[in-house]
Amino acid sequence: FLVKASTFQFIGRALSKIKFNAQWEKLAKKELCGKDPKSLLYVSPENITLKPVYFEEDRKGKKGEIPGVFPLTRGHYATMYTGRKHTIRQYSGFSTAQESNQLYKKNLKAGQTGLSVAFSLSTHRGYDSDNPRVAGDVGMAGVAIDTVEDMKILFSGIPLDKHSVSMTMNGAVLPILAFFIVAGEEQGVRQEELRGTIQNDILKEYMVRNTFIYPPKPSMHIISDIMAYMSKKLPRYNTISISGFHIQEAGADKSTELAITIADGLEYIDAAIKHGLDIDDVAPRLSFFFGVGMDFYMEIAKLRAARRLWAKLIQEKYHPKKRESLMLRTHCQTSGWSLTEQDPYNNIIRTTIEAMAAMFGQTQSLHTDSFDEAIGLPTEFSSRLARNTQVILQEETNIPKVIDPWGGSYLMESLTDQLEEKALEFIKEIEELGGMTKAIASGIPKLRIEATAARKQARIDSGLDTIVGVNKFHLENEEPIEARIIDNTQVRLEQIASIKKVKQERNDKKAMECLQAITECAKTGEGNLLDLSIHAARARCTVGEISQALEKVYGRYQLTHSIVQGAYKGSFINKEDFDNLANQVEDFKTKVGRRPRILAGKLGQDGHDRGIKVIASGFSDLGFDVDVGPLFQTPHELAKDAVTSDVDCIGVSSLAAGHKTLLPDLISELKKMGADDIVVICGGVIPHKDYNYLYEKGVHLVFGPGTKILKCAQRTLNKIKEMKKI
Ligand code: 2CP
Repeated sequence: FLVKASTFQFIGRALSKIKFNAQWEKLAKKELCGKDPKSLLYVSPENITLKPVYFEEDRKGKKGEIPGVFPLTRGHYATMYTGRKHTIRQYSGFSTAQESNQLYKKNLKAGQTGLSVAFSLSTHRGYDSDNPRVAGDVGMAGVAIDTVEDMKILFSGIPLDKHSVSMTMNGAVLPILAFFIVAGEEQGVRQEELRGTIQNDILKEYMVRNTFIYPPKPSMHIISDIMAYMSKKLPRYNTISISGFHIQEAGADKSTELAITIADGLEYIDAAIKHGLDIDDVAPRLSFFFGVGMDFYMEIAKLRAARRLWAKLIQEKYHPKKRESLMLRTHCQTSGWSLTEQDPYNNIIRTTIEAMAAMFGQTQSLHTDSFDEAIGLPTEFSSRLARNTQVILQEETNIPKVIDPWGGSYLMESLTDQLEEKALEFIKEIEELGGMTKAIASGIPKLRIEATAARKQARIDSGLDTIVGVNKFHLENEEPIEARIIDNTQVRLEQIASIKKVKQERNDKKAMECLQAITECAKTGEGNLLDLSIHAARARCTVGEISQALEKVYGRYQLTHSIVQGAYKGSFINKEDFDNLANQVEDFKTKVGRRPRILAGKLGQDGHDRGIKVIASGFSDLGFDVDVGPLFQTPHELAKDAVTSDVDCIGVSSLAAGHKTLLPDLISELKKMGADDIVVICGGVIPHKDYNYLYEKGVHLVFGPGTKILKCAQRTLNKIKEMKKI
């Protein structure tokens, strides 16, 4: 049911229930020359029907609510952001700690009010920069931090008692938090003075973001140790940023994003309580993180419903004494997925609209995307525009002068109620499965997200949902735009030199003792892992060493993939083009004796797998034989798997800027194995100016974001036939 049901099966049922105000319906019918006003309805991906007009009866007699009063729908403070401003917190960081430090100082001078660190994928996955597995990743999509010395440089001249710092870290959370605490200490800042947030939301990593290191059970133990330590020693630091953002980016609709995020939050509380903590030690320092996309009303309603749902569920389940335990405080980020490579200046408009929705929804803190993020890493220019989007909304529009300005709107209140109801249904399903950790093990949430992503792609490919510049008003000629270039090899060399220096200067015996203590604690559960990691950070142990000390006991987690089938095909409106290509695939099978076989792969530490999963679902529905390889492969490993499985084509998705290093390495590995007849295609965030470079290195086809799956599949099939001389 979850994977095979098509969007259209639901629509008929939904429409028959809709009722209008009789007086309005009569007038509308006249204006529409007799056509049924139900033709104006829109059924959203959440299966919520947006009506052309709302009336008092849509609220079903419910009373208005007050900001600061339970269930906090309109905001958890009485005054919200009328007397103060929300935090402008731009997620950034790249290359080395020195370069990122310069960037942070500039940003703070130019109107940014909170810091948010993007770490290198190598750091996320607990590898030092000198590890050959991460050759293509170091410093690319974030700053590489190997030791406490790097962390000190990152915040040099930025007093950590004055600035709140958010750090997006999940896998290598222990060494990174420990480095931060020690960097503060060596600046003269006491632990209790540190303010900020660590993402530390491991549950969603197993469903979508994939920067986990260890399996779920020990990861939950790590989180509980962090909450236990921080509730005592860092009372102003938020211990988790429970993230719906990535769930939305991976393709979930808003009610699914809401439900999974809240269910994750409940699971963390249960883990902390099992660990001996009290609800009021933990809940006030949990924070949230939502994505805000282009469905304007729905996004505002989602933030309102989130506050209400959380307050009600916490009250009902845990009866806290502190009011703060009921407050869902959230950061928001405009949708990265909604950014298009085509006609990219349109992204400035998209981000502005999304930022407005986040502010109307009363976000505490906000990141606005740069318009060029679908092309490459943001430049200084695009980052300035992104930041100023918020500055202008705060300073010039009067929008923040009113709390929850949509409160009381029949439409908004009705949408809030419906989203709350839908999310609650899924939360109950998750509870029936035994909670989020068990639900994740069942694979249901992940499949649900992937099915929605495939359906959404079909809605776009068949023109039901519009993306300007992509499936409507497409430009004939696109002007290329500049993207930031990072010399990955240089960054890596600098990091290797600095690791070497730290290791030469430290007391090795002391460092090894600290690492041994971590391994022992992981084995026995005695002691606190964050406390021990802080000792190791002071002794100048590296990210890789601390991660390895835990890996010895916990192992490294391997994700198994499944492909959603039928969701793409089932949501495709005009089947003619689809069937035509499916017939060509059948024809191939008749001639060759087997279906065209594709291995969809991810190279390096880039764990974003929405693209590869949607492609896998679409190709598979078309009749291709598709395998999705494991995440985080080296070029050698992917080439070997391709040869062993005797595939016709390897499809690589690259979203973290490693393509110029990793794809040429893949081609040369295939050559070494005598398999250069395998077609290599790639897609993702790849700047146009890199296309020729990749073609010269032997890549056969490069697809930009927004390419229809049918077009991509057609060209791939043609290329395979050309190579096979069919
Ligand atoms: C705020 N405060 C108030 C009021 N409003 N006090 C009285 N009356 C009010 N009306 C107080 C708060 O209690 C708080 O004090 C202080 O003012 C500032 O709080 P805030 O408004 O809550 O803002 P904040 O400090 O910026 O915190 C916001 C969040 C925090 C959401 C709680 O968790 C946060 O900053 N998260 C950011 C997460 C992030 O950057 N993630 C990056 C994702 P106290 O401090 O004393 O309580 S990027 C991810 C990428 C894309 C990836 O993952 O791949």
